[in-house]
Amino acid sequence: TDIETNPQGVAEQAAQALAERTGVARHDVALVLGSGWRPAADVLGTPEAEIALAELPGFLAPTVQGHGGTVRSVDVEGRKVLITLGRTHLYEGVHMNRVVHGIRTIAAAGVKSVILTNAAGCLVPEARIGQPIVISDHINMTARSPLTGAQFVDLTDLYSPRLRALAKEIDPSLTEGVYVGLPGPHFETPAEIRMFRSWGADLVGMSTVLESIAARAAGVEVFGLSMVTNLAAGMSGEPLNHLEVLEAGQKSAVALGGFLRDLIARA
Ligand code: 6GU
Repeated sequence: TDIETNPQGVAEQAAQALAERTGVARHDVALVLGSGWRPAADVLGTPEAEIALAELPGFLAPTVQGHGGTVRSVDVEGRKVLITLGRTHLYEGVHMNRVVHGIRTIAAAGVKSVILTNAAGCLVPEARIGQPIVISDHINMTARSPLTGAQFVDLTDLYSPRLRALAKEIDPSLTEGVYVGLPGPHFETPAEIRMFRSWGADLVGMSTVLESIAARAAGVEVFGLSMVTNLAAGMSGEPLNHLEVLEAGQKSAVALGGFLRDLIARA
């Protein structure tokens, strides 16, 4: 079965392999950890199984530094959780179906809710580095869709109002923002950032939007959480670099692990 012609078939194969390798027939929740979020995975508990993504049908070995490449099965307060460390991005030059294969796989594994995390640049000058911001909505600037054919999917309330309310209950200090998803791999220009700000955007990044759309199409509820790793271009007077993005993530990822545990337990 080929992922370009039969993505659903390959996702079902991957889900079956996951069930066999983890010994868990159905998982409840999935957590996709973005750049620098790895420390949060360790806070969530010792994996009952950890599998290299490259060993599952349809997945590729990761190419970018800091992007893990494994999937863990973890029991979080009685809930069976799949934690993916490392995702495939559009800028790797791969087929769209590869970018959302993880989402299609978790959907086929029975998952009802997915938590998508990422490292993002921030358009809010007052934001602090390491701050978590709950995604309230997105602007898809990749000019792409993971869907093909007559799938006229409604994206209203794509980022679950139920899970956002729960997040706010767990941590009332959390703020929300609109995430702009770009193809990358370059960062934006200061002029682009000023334009996105005028559009009502708060965060910029290179992931999440296509996965959210694929999750909605598959009937999986979405929660999005960005970690601010830097101010966007033209806002701090300093150049942007990927290592800085990763380092900023490590520190607050540990602290955010506790929040994710509570959210998963009650999701
Ligand atoms: Cl400033 N832009 C994009 N596209 N992605 C980012 C980022 C900026 N900072 C972290 N990830």
